[in-house]
Amino acid sequence: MDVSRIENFTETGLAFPFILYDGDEAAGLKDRYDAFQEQSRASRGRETFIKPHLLARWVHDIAVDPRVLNVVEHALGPDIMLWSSDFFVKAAGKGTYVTWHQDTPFWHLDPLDKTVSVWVCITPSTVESGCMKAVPGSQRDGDLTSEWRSKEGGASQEDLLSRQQMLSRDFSDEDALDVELSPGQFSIHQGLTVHGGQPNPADFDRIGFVLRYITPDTRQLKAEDSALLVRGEDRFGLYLHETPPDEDFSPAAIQQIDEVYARPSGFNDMVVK
Ligand SMILES: O=C(O)CCC(=O)C(=O)O
Repeated sequence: MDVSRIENFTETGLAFPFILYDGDEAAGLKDRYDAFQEQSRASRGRETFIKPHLLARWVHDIAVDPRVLNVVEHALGPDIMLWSSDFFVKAAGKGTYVTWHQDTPFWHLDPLDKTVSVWVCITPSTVESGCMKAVPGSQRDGDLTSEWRSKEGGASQEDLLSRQQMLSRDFSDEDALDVELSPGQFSIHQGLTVHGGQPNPADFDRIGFVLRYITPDTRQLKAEDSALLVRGEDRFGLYLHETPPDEDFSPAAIQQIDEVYARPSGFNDMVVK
């Protein structure tokens, strides 16, 4: 399966690599991330992992960049909302990993296949630093959940996911592609594409910025939710509309995100590290 072309996405459920930034812009991403977390500690008293695009302009700019949205439009069509986003950190030498899973069964979204995740690389993501691995074509098998396992119920404490999705089929590294990316590059996978990843034995934290896009007719079944319209129109009115940050960590931006964290797409302001 040729995953280098977004035109094959219906078949592959996975495509990479695409270039968002190169040169100085790509090389500067890690410094911007560090400055973001420093400002977050100063303004909010803690680091921020969920929906950082609602707090800083440069993060929001990634979410609406045409180089990203043109790829997403191939998968979702012309009307696109950003439902959530997260900085996904696999800390150096900590032994944490990600078990095989599909994204949308975690999120109470219906249908499960009109969501995509775009994974933007901030620090080098290679086999040596525990890059994401994904199984092309696995999205065509639908929801593979056989059971959920909580941390209290035996899921590994080293798994970076909040709970474990037990799958009705076994997957191994041989089934998967290594989604190796350099800073400034990105991949896209469908909400049902099986993916995971090994620990990061490198001497630096492997950091990605992951954007979760949906179509406006995708329902949230759990509770009232909000999202940011990033392209086209919302003709369904299923979500409260969020607004981009006016300035980095402004009082209005912080107030909005505190409200958003109580909703399903806010994941209770959780730490993804
Ligand atoms: O960052 C990773 O290695 C895994 C990310 C992931 O599971 C996701 O974005 O859904």
